[in-house]
Amino acid sequence: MATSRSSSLSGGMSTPALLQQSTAAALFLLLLLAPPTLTTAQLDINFYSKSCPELEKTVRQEMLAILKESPTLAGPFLRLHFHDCFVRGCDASVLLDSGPNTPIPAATAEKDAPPNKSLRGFGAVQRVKDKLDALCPSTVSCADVLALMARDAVFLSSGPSYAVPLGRRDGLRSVANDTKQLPPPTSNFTRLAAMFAAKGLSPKDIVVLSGAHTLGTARCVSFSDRLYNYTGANNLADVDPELDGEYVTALRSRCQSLADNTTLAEMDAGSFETFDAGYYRLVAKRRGVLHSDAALLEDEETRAYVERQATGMFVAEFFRDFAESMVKMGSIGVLTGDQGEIRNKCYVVNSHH
Ligand code: HEM
Ligand SMILES: *[C@@H]1O[C@H](CO)[C@@H](O)[C@H](O)[C@H]1NC(C)=O
Ligand SMILES: *[C@@H]1O[C@H](CO)[C@@H](O)[C@H](O)[C@H]1NC(C)=O
Ligand SMILES: *[C@@H]1O[C@H](CO)[C@@H](O)[C@H](O)[C@H]1NC(C)=O
Ligand SMILES: *[C@@H]1O[C@H](CO)[C@@H](O)[C@H](O)[C@H]1NC(C)=O
Ligand SMILES: CC(=O)N[C@H]1CO[C@H](CO)[C@@H](O)[C@@H]1O
Repeated sequence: MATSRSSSLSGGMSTPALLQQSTAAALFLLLLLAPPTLTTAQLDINFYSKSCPELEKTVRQEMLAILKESPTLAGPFLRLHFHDCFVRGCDASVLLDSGPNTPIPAATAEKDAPPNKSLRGFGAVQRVKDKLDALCPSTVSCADVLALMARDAVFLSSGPSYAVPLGRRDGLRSVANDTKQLPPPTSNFTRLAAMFAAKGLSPKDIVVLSGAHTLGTARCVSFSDRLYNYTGANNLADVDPELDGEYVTALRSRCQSLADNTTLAEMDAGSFETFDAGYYRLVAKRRGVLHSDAALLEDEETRAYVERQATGMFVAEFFRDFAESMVKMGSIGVLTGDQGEIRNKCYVVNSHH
């Protein structure tokens, strides 16, 4: 479900404390005046302007410090937000630990499902959340913290900045099986299109958001089938025909066996810590690392976008498109109003549930 559910204002008592009375009154007036379609809960870039005015400045300061200590975390923060939004909506469910504190019948959280085994950066998210809670206690959701950290990760890696609509609330559940909604790296274009469409995202969003692979690394295991075992024959001739032959050799020297799940490969080789359009140049040369990257050449529209960006002449356009698609992705299935909660610790739901 791509749309947010409408939030009920009927329970005035349960309106979150962070909603100033004036804001609530203004919202009520808006609901009276607005056509019915606008009564669905909306995110708002000014959501915390009264309740936590220093929010964005604080996140930026922390992110500067975190990335100075660990420059390779930019990619992981961006990926965390993607995994959050594709599974149960952007509700910070990706941050919850498995175990007795996860109030679900199945005790295994998203975090411990196979696609998440290589997620990183959880400690840093809590570090930022703690900083914010010292400033404005129990006010800012973990889901919003993640959205802002992803934006700052991009910006501080020389990518675009953009206003992040805020007001997400944190979910109460995390279920490992739900990660099946994430597209696997072996996906062809048909599969990507279907899985993104299920989240309200278009083929253009797919090709634009895949540009996130300008940052970060992939473990060999995420693509070594393309090098050794593409059809299951498991021999040196069994390579992905969509992968450039010379690049097969280069990647094989890095990933020497099918079982290697620890060695990392840069996805935008040579500039994996810089947000730029270099990813598209590689994809256009059939040097995308994942099969899902190569799959962008299977469709006419996404192929045209890759080829246009591969020229390096339209980076500003990519940056604008990326900002737009991130805002779209960031609004998938959000909880707002009095849904969910404002978590205190991002890895565990509050105890009163
Ligand atoms: C189009 C479908 C996508 C697929 C199939 C996919 C798959 C993957 C896989 C398999 C990895 C490597 C994981 C590992 O082995 O460590 C990865 C890394 C990454 N993905 Fe995606 N991804 C997709 C879309 C996205 C989107 C939409 C974003 C964000 C907007 C994103 C951001 C990232 C980043 C930043 C990394 C690097 C993480 C790191 O350095 O640890 N991906 N992706
Ligand atoms: C697990 O996820 C798949 C794919 O989303 C779904 O079809 C299936 O019903 C889920 N299984 C359970 C037990 O929830
Ligand atoms: C794409 O992948 C799907 C699901 O993995 C598969 O059923 C389909 O045959 C593939 N399509 C093409 C054109 O290879
Ligand atoms: C090779 O691929 C086949 C088909 O996908 C798979 O069943 C098999 O386990 C793979 N072999 C190895 C050694 O990973
Ligand atoms: C990597 O593979 C080894 C051996 O199969 C396994 O014990 C380990 O859990 C795997 N690690 C990851 C991160 O998947
Ligand atoms: C099963 C598994 O490997 N789970 C991991 C998921 O990711 C978190 C954070 O990196 C790890 O702590 C888990 O061990």
